[in-house]
Amino acid sequence: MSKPESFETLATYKSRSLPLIDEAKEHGSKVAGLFCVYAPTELMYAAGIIPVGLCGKNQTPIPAAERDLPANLCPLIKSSYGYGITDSCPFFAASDFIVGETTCDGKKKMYELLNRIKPVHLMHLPYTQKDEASLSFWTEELHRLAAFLEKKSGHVITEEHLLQEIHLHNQVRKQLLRITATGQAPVPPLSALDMLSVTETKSFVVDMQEYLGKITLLADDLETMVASQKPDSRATGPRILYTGCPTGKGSEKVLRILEECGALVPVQEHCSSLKDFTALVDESDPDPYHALAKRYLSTPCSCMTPNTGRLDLISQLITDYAIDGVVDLTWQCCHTYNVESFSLREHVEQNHGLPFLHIETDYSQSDTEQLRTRIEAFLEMLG
Ligand code: BJ8
Repeated sequence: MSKPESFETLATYKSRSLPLIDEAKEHGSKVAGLFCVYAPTELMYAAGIIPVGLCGKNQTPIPAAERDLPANLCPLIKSSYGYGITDSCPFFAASDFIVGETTCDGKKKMYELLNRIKPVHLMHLPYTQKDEASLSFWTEELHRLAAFLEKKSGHVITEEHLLQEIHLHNQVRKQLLRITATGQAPVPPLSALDMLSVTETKSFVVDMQEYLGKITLLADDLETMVASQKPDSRATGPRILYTGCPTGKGSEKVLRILEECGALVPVQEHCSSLKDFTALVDESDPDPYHALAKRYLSTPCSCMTPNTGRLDLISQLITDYAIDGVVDLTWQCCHTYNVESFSLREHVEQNHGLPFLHIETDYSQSDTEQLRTRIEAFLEMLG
């Protein structure tokens, strides 16, 4: 199936955003570097600050990071830190400061060290989504961030501008959901790796309105492709739901092997994909800070306890995407996703009667053939 031009435009979006960021900086804009989807980007745009996702999905800087960090640490943390100390991530270099969150232990301690290289504003994230006290604490943290951003940018965040950003971000989320929903078709129009290259673009947006136009065009094109499929067409290969730790270009090893072994991966549940845009901000809430806090706190990350939202989301995706089996990826030494895999397996096997494969690996290629063997056996079992 040939890909539409609107796809090609997005596939190169990240590299094209860099000169735009530099240009904006020349005109006085500040840039915030981010590592996590708990960061409320609406506040940054409303303060005239450009948020960018920082590198952390590649093995290359890990040996350098291991000079300072323990080797038995999650590769995502080591890679993120390694890019910082080797000054090899152009988005890190472009950032004036970093906004971090107290998610997992490794990440929050890594921010202490990163702070020596670049200022870090650390948001204190509650560990539960279930009580009012946590929500009001997190709402206060959003106010604290807003004050920090205003000071950095010299712009006051007006309610009017913030409401505009909330609306625009919701529009973007809806279009990204339209794009991912085309995976529900019997023949998904994009492969998992292509879908990843589209969903990753959301972290490199300078002009959100222009970005909205581009993703809306792609959503239209993909829906047209799906509508033109013959009614009896069906792609071969078991339909796999891929979930777990964040995966991106550079750390897509397991996704790639799945597709090479003949699986279809019509949907991915992680932070470079659907987990980041599945929930909208309530635009009818009279307090935009409360609405933002509620939405971001609801992110179903394993750092939360309990994290029942992830189980609910997985159930929904299994139904919507006609899933035959679930593959759960944990980066080595990520304790929260690793432990949560037990409850997720139980949920998938008992409530959905589906096979479940848990994979624990790192960014290196040393276990590729071993993983291939396990994945082939899993897919064979699915028939
Ligand atoms: S909202 S998933 S982006 S914290 S994989 S560094 S948890 S040890 S990345 Fe994440 Fe935000 Fe959650 Fe998403 Fe720690 Fe685990 Fe490593 Fe992780």
